Amino acid sequence: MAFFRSIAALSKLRSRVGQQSNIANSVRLLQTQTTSNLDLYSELKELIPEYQERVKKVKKDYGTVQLGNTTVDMVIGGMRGMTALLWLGSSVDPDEGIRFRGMTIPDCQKKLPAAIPGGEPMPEAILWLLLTGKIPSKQQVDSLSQELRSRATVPDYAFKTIDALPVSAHPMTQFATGVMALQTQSEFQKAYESGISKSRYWEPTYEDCMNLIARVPAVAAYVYRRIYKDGKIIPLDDSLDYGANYSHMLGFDDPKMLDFMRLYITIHSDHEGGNVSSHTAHLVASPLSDPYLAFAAALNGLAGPLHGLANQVINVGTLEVLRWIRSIVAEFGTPHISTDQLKDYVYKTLNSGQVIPGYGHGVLRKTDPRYTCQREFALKHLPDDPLFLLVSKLKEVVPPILTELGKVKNPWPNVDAHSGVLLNYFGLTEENYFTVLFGVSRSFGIAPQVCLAL
Ligand code: CMX
Repeated sequence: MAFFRSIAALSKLRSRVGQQSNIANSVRLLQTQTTSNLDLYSELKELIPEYQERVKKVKKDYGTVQLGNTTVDMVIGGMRGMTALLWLGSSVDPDEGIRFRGMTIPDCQKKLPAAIPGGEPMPEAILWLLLTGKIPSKQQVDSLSQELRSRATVPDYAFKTIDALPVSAHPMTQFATGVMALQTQSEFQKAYESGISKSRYWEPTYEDCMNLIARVPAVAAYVYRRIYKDGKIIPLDDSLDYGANYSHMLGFDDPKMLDFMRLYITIHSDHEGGNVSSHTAHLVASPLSDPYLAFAAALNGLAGPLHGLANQVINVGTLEVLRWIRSIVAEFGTPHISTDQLKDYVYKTLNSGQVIPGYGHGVLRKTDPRYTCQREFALKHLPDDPLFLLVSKLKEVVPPILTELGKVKNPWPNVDAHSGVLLNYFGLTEENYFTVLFGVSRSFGIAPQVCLAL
């Protein structure tokens, strides 16, 4: 897995390398200001020309500045630790985790509009933030919600293309196939063929991103209902926002699940550019492949067992975490086990040559804030759920044991240690589908890269 650093993350180096942070500040769109245009397109029409000029200036002023040394370890390790990419949407700090346009997850929870009082940030709000660097108002977010609904119609042939696959095909295969079928509607491809000027590439790219983001929940929900619910499809509800609608189309209408889906999409939307799916989209878009092609490629990367899929590999991912937790319950016949019993099980897993799923990270060196916000959600909404209590107990038991091993760089829980148990609580128990949820979320993080990187 590649874990290289982005220029967006350079401000952390301020004390060490002043000039590098100047570069980061120069290319970044103004962060976390409030914003005035009601629609996102108008907002971007103001921002993007200014941004394009700024990138040109950075190239001119800093083009020859070195960004670090490349070591053999970095190259063999999949560009790990290298500053090698301009990535605007987010940055991952080893100590504090993800920041979206400079905002931590708690910042986002505090400042981005929610669908319900005291609820989680709406995915529409993170999309606005990722694309503009500005905090939208509730009115802007509602308007974006409406816009996405109006773009959400999926052509029937996309469903028929999925239907051509055996129902036993992996959910990610069915999802990526549906996305490729949507590609026939690319506005960028049409505009390019008609000779659009380079400075306006972002406009049809933006159209494609918005259509893609609007349509993927229906495609993803179709895959779920086709495989697990006898093909009984639930249509989009015109009264619901993006995250709630996806949950509704999957068949889950518990208001808490609707809010969890909003949180899930928000926190999985982006994780800097070094992970396989984000980097793949960026790379595939670079020769002007349209956003559908770039996103489908990203999904194929996400479907790798060491990234999002994680179902054929014993060690990695949300899915495996849930399986491992279920195996603990199966071993003792109950989730209510003692700390000593849990310690024994953790040692048993390690002694059998496996890693502890949901713990450790390639970049992070502290507890993943995506874990923390899901834990807080669980404490608020399902404090007595037996599997949540088991997850909580693991957080006490696992880190000292991993630290004892002496080689684990990060003994703390990551995002995957929690999401499976929450989804399971709300009835989404089909683990093979989890990566599709991740894929829907990742369509958000890809938008700023392909719109702004041109
Ligand atoms: N349990 C046991 N051993 C672990 C471990 C864990 N959770 N995490 C790391 N180690 C071991 C590694 O296997 C490695 O051992 P060897 O030297 O014998 O090969 C050693 O500690 C050093 O590894 P590291 O530098 O700390 O971690 P890496 O960057 O190599 O790997 C990761 C990172 C996530 C693959 C690893 O921590 C792991 O396998 N964790 C469990 C799986 C998991 O939760 N994956 C989801 C990641 C979520 C995300 O990427 O966002």
